[in-house]
Amino acid sequence: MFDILSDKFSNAFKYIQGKSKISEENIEETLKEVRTALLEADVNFKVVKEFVNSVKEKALGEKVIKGVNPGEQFVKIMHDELAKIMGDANEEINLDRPGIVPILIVGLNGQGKTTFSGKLALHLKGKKKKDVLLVPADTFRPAAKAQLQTLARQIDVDCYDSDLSLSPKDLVLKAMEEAQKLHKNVVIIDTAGRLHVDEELMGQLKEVKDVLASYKPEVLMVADAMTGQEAVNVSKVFHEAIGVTGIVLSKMDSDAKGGAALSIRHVTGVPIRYVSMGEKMKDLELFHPDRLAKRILDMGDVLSLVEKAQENINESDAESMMQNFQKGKFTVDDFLKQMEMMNSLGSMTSILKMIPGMGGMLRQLGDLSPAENEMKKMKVIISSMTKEERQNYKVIKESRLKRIARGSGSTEAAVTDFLGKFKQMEQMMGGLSSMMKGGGFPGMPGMGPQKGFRQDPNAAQFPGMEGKQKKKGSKGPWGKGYF
Ligand SMILES: Nc1nc2c(ncn2[C@@H]2O[C@H](COP(=O)(O)OP(=O)(O)OP(=O)(O)O)[C@@H](O)[C@H]2O)c(=O)[nH]1
Ligand SMILES: [Mg+2]
Repeated sequence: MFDILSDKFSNAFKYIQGKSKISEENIEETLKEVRTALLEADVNFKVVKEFVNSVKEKALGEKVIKGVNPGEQFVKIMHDELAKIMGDANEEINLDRPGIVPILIVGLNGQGKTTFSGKLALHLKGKKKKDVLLVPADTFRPAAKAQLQTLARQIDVDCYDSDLSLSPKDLVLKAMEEAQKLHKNVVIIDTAGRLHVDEELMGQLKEVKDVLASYKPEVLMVADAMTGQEAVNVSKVFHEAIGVTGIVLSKMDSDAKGGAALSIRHVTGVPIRYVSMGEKMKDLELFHPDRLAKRILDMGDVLSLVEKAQENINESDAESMMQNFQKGKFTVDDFLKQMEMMNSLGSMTSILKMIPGMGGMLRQLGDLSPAENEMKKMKVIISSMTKEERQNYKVIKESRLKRIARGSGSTEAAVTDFLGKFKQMEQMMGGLSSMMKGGGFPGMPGMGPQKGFRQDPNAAQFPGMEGKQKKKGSKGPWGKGYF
């Protein structure tokens, strides 16, 4: 979502690249461009003014550090200031206190409250090991209850059977009694939305918050990032009327310009706690200002990538793949698992963006969806292969080829094409594996066998490295293949 801003920033930095020193004159152009970029991204004008002044002051006051060029120094200042306006470190709501913690989810109509309630429940259940009760408290729109119930079933979390004829305040009190009985740790209350800020709704929410006072409720306001400055203004009104303890930015996967993310904390004084990034239940991220600043400045976000991998990649799958890899074996099943692991981390674009310096390159590459479609087609072909074929594709001859093509709704040529690509991958994997095992590059000392790796005499080598192979022409994993 910060693509345009990232582009404009990197253009702005061009003016100081190659300069030996930052001076009032040579940062003038850069600051002007930074200012325009922020305003165009719909960042609050007061925030822009303060931001630019602060960057200027820091940049001019900065001592020249040996070995660091002014361009790099300027990016570092931009990073620190961006992180600062978004609110320093991530502060997740504190749930490690005795008693039940009620979390009231508030916001205007259609902002993503119900979706977020489900996402938060899943996050707290999984990551924080909390026992959660979801409570539908939208008494205006009966369908809202069914929507939350469906989500609750999907993520396997209890949902309270609210009596919608009660007032929200009474309904919530009853739900808390139920939560006590069930020994729940957290109660997530999904409230009604309205088209505009209206007094009746504010009064009702205030009442609900007040009856929960003894539990010290958290109040999370969900604001649609796509609405830009409107999200900022509405959050301010909500905070003044009922007191909000955190903001959730929803629909950050959309092409919102980013203005809300960059201004909301500064304008309201309320920290952004979570970012909602899609319609699926697992599309939730903690808000980390410093990481977001890095993404905006195209410095990558390796930490988030590693965390995503830890959360989503099944360890035993990764382990069995590694074992195969060390044996110099790479099967179609391994390949499928690899694709699934990639998918579980998000779209190709979103993964690549987290790698430092890839943002700019991605923008040059343009749309990656053809590559993603290609992966989808491969998956369909693999799903038509038998277990035996996935373990050893070389058994695939004419009749099997026909069957796979029919089963996957593709052509024989497409299946042959896939097998050809797979063979290339197998060769690459085999080569890598033998290098790890100590084959090493010929003539390179110090790259001999490593401790802990089993030496396999039949290990595959890179083509042209036969000298290391036990017997010339012996069957490596890609030995005399089918093709
Ligand atoms: N792309 C995207 N869509 C979202 C996100 N969060 C919610 N939505 C979609 O936005 C629409 C509204 O979401 P809800 O969760 O029903 O919003 P709500 O605030 O509960 O709406 P009301 O209860 O009617 O006030 C749904 O179609 C959701 O699928 C998000 O992070 N990204
Ligand atoms: Mg709702």
